[in-house]
Amino acid sequence: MGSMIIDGFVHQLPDTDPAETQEWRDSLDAVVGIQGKARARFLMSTLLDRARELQVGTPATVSTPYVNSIPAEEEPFFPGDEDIERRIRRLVRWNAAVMVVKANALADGIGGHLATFASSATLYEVGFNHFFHGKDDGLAGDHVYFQGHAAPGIYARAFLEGRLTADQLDRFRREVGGGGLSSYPHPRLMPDFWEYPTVSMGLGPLCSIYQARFNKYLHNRQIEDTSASRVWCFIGDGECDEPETLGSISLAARENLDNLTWVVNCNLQRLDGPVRGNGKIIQELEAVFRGAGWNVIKVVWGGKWDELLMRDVDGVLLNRMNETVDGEFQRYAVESGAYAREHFFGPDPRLRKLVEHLSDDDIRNLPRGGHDYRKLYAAYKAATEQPAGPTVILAKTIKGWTLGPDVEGRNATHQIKKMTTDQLRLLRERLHLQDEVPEDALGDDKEPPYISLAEGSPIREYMMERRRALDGSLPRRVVRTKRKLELPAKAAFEEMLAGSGKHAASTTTAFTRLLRNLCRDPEFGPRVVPIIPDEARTFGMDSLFKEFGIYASQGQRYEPVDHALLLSYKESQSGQILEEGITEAGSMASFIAAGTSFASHGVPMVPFFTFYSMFGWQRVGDLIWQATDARARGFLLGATAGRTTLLGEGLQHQDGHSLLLASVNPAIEAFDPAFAYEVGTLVRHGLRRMWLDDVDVIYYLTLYNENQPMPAMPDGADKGVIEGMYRWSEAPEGTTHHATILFSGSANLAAREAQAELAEHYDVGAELFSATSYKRLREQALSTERWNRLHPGEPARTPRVTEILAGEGPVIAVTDFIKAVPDQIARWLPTARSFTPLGTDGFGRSDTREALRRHFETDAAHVVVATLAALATAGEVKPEQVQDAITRYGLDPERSDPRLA
Ligand SMILES: Cc1ncc(C[n+]2csc(CCOP(=O)(O)OP(=O)(O)O)c2C)c(N)n1
Ligand SMILES: [Mg+2]
Repeated sequence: MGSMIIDGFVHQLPDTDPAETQEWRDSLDAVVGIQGKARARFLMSTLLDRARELQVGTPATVSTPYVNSIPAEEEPFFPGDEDIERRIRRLVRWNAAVMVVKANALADGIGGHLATFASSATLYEVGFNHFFHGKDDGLAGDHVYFQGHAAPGIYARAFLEGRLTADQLDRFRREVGGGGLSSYPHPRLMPDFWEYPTVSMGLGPLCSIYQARFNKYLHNRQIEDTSASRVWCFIGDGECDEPETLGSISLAARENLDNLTWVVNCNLQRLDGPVRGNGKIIQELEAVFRGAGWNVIKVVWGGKWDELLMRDVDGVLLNRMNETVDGEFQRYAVESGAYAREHFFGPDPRLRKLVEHLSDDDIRNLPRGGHDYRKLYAAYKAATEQPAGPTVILAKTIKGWTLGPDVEGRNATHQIKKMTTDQLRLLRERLHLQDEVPEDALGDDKEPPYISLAEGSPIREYMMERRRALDGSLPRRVVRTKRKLELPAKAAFEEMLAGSGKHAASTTTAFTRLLRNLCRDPEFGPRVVPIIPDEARTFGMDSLFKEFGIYASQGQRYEPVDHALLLSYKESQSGQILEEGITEAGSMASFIAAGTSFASHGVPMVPFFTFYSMFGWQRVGDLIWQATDARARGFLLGATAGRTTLLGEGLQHQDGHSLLLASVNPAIEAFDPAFAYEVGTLVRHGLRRMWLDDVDVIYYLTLYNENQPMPAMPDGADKGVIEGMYRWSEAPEGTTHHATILFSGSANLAAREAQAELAEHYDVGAELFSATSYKRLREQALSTERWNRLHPGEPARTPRVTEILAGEGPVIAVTDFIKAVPDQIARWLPTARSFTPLGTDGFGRSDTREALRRHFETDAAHVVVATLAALATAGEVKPEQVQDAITRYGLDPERSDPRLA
């Protein structure tokens, strides 16, 4: 295929000198014929390299032979003390293994991972000793994303540095009661230690790209100089199968993220077995990354291979390396040297000869590049010195390296968490720790000891000196505000609170005006980060493009098609809006970078991520969970919310459940506001919660696109808006029967109409409550209930929602979401009151709002019928009156349940 395209490409051009062309072709034919294909390949790639240097513009090759990208002769001088650094590595390896083994001896089944860190210890140690920058002296330092299940190794190093105690290591995965260590990087659980959650495969890599891009954004907008911070992300080769891992790599190249380095730990295995038994993951990834425009540095072989490759004059070794699949390489990792001599080198006499001077043990110990410290140092140094673009280092390792034959390279290695005394003895030998771990310290009835370093010992001094030279230990999360956030003046909200008079507006357009006002605030404005995934026009937010600009690292290199219009498409290097294109996942990653900037840079930024409601929670729910783990603060806006308010779009678009999905996250405040003043009040309150009360919380607000005159805020309503429910309208006077109707969001229209109908035709006075947050009310009630349970004999406290709904008659709730949303409070109604939720259970479909509300039985007619039915059940009205309403509004009692339709 490839050659066909190249042929086609070449043949499009006129050949201006056919004789010369023929000479070049003949030369190549001659090389292949006489010296063979290997030599021809070498010459061709040399020519391509040279062509690249001369900027000839030849098409890029996406794959290179299965050898190190940096040849031995180009390796830089290694500036460290290799002996000491090897010893440090061994100590870290030992302590990491002991920590996991002890945890599982103390608490069977508590889990943990040995093999992942064992494969990546060298990848991390070279970073700790030479590259990762810390946060001393107020610096932001580097952002390092550690592979989640390599956490034991990171704890083990922190212990050696004196940052964690043996007691803490003993409490690995035992966090209840305090002082424990999280299974994985969780800032929510260890807020002074971990910065970046990574263990949901794929999310760390994705977030690291957007973190690097956000650093450029802060820099280009002249908010903060981030040029000294590099983003490092450690990734598993199996993890690369997650769409989130590779899905945004082209952005990193397009944005020229020279501040981003990825290290892929290619141990050729994932949890169940080989990543690519029948293929070669390193070659596959190289092609993908090169094709996407990344710098790729392969670290495949350790130094001892150099001599063999040097003598490989006819390329047989290279050929063998190229053709051997990963499944075989994994096999070589577990077999003896004799086996490799027979099967890897054996079939070809020239190859066999190449290693005849090596013993079986020598052959077995020919290491992989990812365990070779010097090779890695060379790769990291080259990565940090690339003049342009992001870099990925593909390092080949063995899973479980040094843990002995029962663990190394085995298919089950990922989940091994226990070691016998014999296995520990072997590890001790392998790591040359006979002095540090006395023979009698190990035994079946003994707890294996951690090794600590005495203050002042040469190894410890060296280790600490290295960290001091690199600005301090890490990982470390600190919240140290460098540039304080001034909250917006009240004026920014006044328009929202005043209402729209007779003019009809939606909560979406109202929010857009609020966002504009916030961006205009002289102090607060620059800290606002509006994030939109290609949906601004849907939400009327395109009006912000011209005024605030769309962030574009290259500025605008063209005159936009709509340049003559007042509101033209404006891209700018200092643009404020992150117009992410069609990627909710990428937008969420930007949200996390912006929402954690108060900690990662000491510069609070306030993200407002407005998305198509349906494509938020159910699509990127795990990233939202990640955001709350990362302690991000900010606002999520689910626009075009509601299963009937978004008319026309149908089943896949109409959101009737995001509020329920949001209800499960403890750091989310979820609101369903009906009016502009509620939106304004909630945003204002959210900002104060986050930045005055200092709470790591995210506000989720639904926004609707249905226009209606926006009322002014009733006096004193703000308290109820925030608490989750307040009386919006008294029952009409002079009526006999009483009822309460709760509405949220766009369902306010049905509730209000029903109120009038009930009074006019059925002598029912219904009071209306706006329910802004069932989640809040439920959580408050649960707390109260818990308090009562634990304080017997004391006067019981009443949940807030019970107090608010102290009236009489039935309670009907109407919502554009499913019934389970209002059901959240059902348990806490005063006992005498019945509860009927009306919601949009079932799949959405295309039609007018009117038709949809009739279909889902949430329109005014159904609110009236539900109210009368509840009154009839209580004996307040006659069943005939319910029938009267059914007839009056033309309802069909025999139609099937829309939930099942
Ligand atoms: C989204 C997600 N799915 C599944 C898992 C469970 N899991 C944890 S580690 C792992 C295998 C990882 O393999 P790899 O990325 O190659 O890392 P290695 O341990 O080999 O370095 C799996 C499936 C997870 N953490 N996240
Ligand atoms: Mg792996």
